[in-house]
Amino acid sequence: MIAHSDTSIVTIDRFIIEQEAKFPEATGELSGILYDLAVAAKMISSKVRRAGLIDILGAAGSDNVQGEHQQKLDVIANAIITKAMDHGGRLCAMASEEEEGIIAIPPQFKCGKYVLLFDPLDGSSNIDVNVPVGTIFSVMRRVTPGTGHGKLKDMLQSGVKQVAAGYVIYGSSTMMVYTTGRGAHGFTLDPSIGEFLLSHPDIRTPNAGKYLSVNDAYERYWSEPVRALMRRYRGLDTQHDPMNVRYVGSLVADFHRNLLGGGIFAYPANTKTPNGKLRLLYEGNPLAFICEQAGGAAINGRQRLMEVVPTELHERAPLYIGSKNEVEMATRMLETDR
Ligand code: AHM
Ligand code: MG
Repeated sequence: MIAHSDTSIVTIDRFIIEQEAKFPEATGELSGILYDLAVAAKMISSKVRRAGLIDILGAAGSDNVQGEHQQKLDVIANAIITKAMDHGGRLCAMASEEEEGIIAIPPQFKCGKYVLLFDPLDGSSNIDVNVPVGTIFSVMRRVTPGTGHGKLKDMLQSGVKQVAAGYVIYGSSTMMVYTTGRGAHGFTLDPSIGEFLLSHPDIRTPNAGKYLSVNDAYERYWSEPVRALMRRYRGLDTQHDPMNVRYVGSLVADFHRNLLGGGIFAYPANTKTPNGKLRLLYEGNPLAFICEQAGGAAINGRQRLMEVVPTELHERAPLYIGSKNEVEMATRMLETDR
């Protein structure tokens, strides 16, 4: 007899539905958001896969051979997510690293009880050299009363208030990793059928790190405790084994490798950029949520990152994220930096 169904293949849709079924009080709205994000991720992935062809088909900002105006991929990714998410009736507002203010839900659509914050295509400058890029997202429940449009207050919540977060990496394969607070789960896109399939259930990050990811070019702008910490990670204190240094310069790629292999990614404060470079709401918090769910940790050098109360939409925060032992080391060694 031919077996027609292979129950070991779990699509992202099935996984989301099965997770939701565990919670009788769930309304399905959050599931709908995740489902729509997975669709947007597939659309962005297909654009990213064609990125190298832009030179042939027409450079960004120019008209291509069909006379269509070419846009930069980060602009395209921003539009894809906005359009995929604005009409489901589940969100009351969005915010993107690419846009200055809140993205309102168009008046013809219903507003819901969640807000979505996202970085549509992080590390997009890497596209020209064929290096992986990523999308990062964070979902929170609105705090303002009513059913109308969301406000800034709904966005300016600390990371512990996230109800879901995740990222998509457009690497040698496309993967989506997300959490709703019950573990971090990874799905790999099978391009032949256009489905994300469960490939990394319940990701656990090693407690001890193998990789150090930091841009050493800023060393002269770091404080002395940060320099000492990095020397310690690199074994230059001669009492510890060195970690391997790996820095792609594309946050999602660096984070993803370290999540699976163990290690720490650091973007410390420096005298030129006192809050580092990375954005708390679009980059730091969502990755911190994933990392903690996988057994890791994330701090800003002073406190748990997800407890920082934001005051601005595009606020930056120093970031130390990864394996527990390495983040604990940072907490200890940066004590004198406060
Ligand atoms: P972007 O949001 O402008 O794309 O910049 C974010 C990127 C991250 O992906 C990466 O970790 C970081 O910038 C690298 O910065 P630097 O070149 O200063 O090391
Ligand atoms: Mg970014």
